[in-house]
Amino acid sequence: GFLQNVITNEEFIQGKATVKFLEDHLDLFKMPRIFDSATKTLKYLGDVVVNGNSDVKFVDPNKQFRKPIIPSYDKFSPYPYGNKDRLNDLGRDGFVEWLKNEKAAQFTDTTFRDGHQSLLATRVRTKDLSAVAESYAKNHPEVFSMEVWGGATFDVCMRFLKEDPWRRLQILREKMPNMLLQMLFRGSNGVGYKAYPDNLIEMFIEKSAENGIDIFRIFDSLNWVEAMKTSIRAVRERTNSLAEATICYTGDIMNPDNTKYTLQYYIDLAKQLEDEGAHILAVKDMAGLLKPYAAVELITSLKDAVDLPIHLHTHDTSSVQSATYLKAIEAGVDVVDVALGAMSGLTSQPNFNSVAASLVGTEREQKFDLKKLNDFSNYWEDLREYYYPFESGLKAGTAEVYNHEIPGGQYSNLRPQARALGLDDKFELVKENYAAANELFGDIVKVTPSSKVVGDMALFMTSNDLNAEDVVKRGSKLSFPESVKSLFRGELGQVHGGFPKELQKAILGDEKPFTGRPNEHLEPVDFEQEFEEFKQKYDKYCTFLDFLSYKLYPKVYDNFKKHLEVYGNVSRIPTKAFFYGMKIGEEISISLRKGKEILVTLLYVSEPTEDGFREVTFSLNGKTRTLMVKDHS
Ligand code: 3PY
Ligand code: ZN
Repeated sequence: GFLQNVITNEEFIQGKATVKFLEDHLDLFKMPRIFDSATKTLKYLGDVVVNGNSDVKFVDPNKQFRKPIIPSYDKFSPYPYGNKDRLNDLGRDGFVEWLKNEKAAQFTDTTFRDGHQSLLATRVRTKDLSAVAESYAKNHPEVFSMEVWGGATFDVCMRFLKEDPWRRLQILREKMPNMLLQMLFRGSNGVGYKAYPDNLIEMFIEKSAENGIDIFRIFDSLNWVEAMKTSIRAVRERTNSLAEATICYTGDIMNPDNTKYTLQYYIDLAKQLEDEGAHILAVKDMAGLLKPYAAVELITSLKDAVDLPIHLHTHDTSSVQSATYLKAIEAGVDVVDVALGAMSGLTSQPNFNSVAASLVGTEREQKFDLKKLNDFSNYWEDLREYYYPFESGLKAGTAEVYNHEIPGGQYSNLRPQARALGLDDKFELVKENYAAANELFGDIVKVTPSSKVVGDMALFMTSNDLNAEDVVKRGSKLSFPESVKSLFRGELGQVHGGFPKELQKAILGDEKPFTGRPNEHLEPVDFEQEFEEFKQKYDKYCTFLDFLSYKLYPKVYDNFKKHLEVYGNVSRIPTKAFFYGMKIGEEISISLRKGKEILVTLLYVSEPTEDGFREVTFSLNGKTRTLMVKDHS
């Protein structure tokens, strides 16, 4: 490294090097990057071998893994024509017309986003997605779109997987050039949990489209149209992508006691979203409350009310949601969201393979290679095992969801959250309190981030032994969770029907709540200046996309960046080693960059020294390397 650097240096070659040469050129001591990244990778592996991955809460030492098989495809054949090509050819309006006129039911595959967000706490790594992406895009160009980004993936990528979410998008874009890539976007909350300045939201949308997003599913966690307008407009005006504006479905339109979230409420919302310029209308049933016969009513009425294609999303928490899809398909829904068999069901989406097979021979059949589709499900069945610590443990569907209305993504998370607070034995009560908290709040739409507030309140009530009556009675004497105060201050926007006045007064005291959009009060981002400051704070190689990650999640980005400095890019480490480390004698190969493979074998781990270090010895491409790793146990 060093010698090579010196003998290729201009000054040195020209004989101008003096005694001070080395002092003036400390940069020559910089080792080639590849050497550096191999060292960092070993450091990561050494740490996980000694201390484990802090994100993995329990390890089963006897766990057996099968190697997931990537279904066959032709590496050298061109990609078949898909909907991305169609969007390019027809333009947005032409594409929407095409979609409205299609006889066959369309399927969005959520496996890469909501499927694993709901079943595996969003932990599936880019490496495992990218491994099947090309094969999938070549085998199944009939899929309407791939949901690959947004929701919780952005945060989890950096926070837990220590990888760059933008890189994930770029890789999937490259591997699936013929398919529409879709993301879930929380309107003014972007891919976060709070409101961001409008110009940051607009910039985020522009960059997401530039890096590969074709469909933006835009929702607001309170169904507040005001909060979706900026995003819808940004997609229309700053990108060539499709704005899919969203109605979040809650309650039960078939229940005559339900006077708040009625059929008319949804029809009015749909019309407003059409007026705002939506290309597609999404019905997002985040908790899986849309029952089969309600779907007939809802879809039929929405089809009458608006001239937009309708895209239905649900979670199978109750286990009857495939019936909802069949009914919705009969009623003329254009697209449904499904997950590949092995990643479907329970709090995830209904089963792609089975719903598609159910339509064979009907007028709405979509022609899929069903055998091949099952092969992809098998890939996921084997892959899923690598993520076993993140399974929720749910075993069957439950009709209780109609009472508590907990969204799928949250339901599988709430139990570990309750456990962390020592409330595992009181989980039944947590669910009851979730419903009670929702009633106290005036029956609100519950989806990220509003659902988190209701969840926080439920946990607060459970740990403090409070029922709804106690909350009302003791009101201002309680110290409510911060997120609850923030909701009642209007920081997530306005709720349909307004906040219950008395509780709001008890929570806020003399503080005045917002009545407008929370974003209105936020300073716009000065991109030029702040990007410069950001580069000075970190390093000059940071990109504008890094800057956006930082603006959305400053603390998370900061930790991610520190991890990157110490351990390098860990996204290329195989998943088993990433989560569980290596066994003595185990050999793995890691491709650090294109064409640069390293072979790593774990040779030896010593007993800890007196000051608590272990010697970890690897073979790296045949050469022995020893690291001292602090044992934190
Ligand atoms: C998200 O916002 O992440 C969701 O999946 C909401 O359903
Ligand atoms: Zn969902």
